[in-house]
Amino acid sequence: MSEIKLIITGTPGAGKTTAIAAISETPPVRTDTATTDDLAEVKDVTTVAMDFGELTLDDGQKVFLYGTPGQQRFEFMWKILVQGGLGLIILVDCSRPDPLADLDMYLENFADFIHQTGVVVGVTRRDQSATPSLDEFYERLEAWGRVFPVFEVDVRQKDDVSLMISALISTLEFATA
Ligand SMILES: Nc1nc2c(ncn2[C@@H]2O[C@H](COP(=O)(O)OP(=O)(O)OP(=O)(O)O)[C@@H](O)[C@H]2O)c(=O)[nH]1
Ligand SMILES: [Mg+2]
Repeated sequence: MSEIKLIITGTPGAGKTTAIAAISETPPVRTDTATTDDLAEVKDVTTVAMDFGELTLDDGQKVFLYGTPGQQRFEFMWKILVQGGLGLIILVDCSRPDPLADLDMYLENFADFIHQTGVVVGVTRRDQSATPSLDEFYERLEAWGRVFPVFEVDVRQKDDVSLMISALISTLEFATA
């Protein structure tokens, strides 16, 4: 049985921890602690090291999901967590002031990893903001140089998270080999 490792990243509050909790078959591992800085105004807890969860696809393939901390000051963890990873999910919180700039920031920071792998973009908190449009996300990806699938997801809904993960896996070369 094959096993694959996927990484979920995105801004604080985009829903990485929530997505992994929604889909993991085993109790997710969390490293959330109380927020202490500006983030405390919008969030009580934040991930400081990683999230971990696992699931089994219909074909028996095991998927290990690693969530990064969102805060840039934990950037050193991003580099550790991508090792051995085969795909990246970037969650973008539409309720933030400039979601397209957030997307750019993660594309740039994970560029080395992205060059070797597949990506999907999950657009979250659509109930709080209907903008940017999906077209705007695709335009931004085009400008960056590579276009990846973009999904609107409610990370609290297992089916939404599942669809996004399936889409990512189907884009990975080995999955079709
Ligand atoms: N209203 C609304 N709330 C959402 C939605 N998706 C997630 N949330 C909430 O937003 C919060 C997301 O928090 P986390 O899952 O901790 O976010 P995170 O990306 O892990 O954040 P950090 O660990 O701080 O980087 C949770 O309280 C979710 O219930 C959504 O689509 N709409
Ligand atoms: Mg988190």
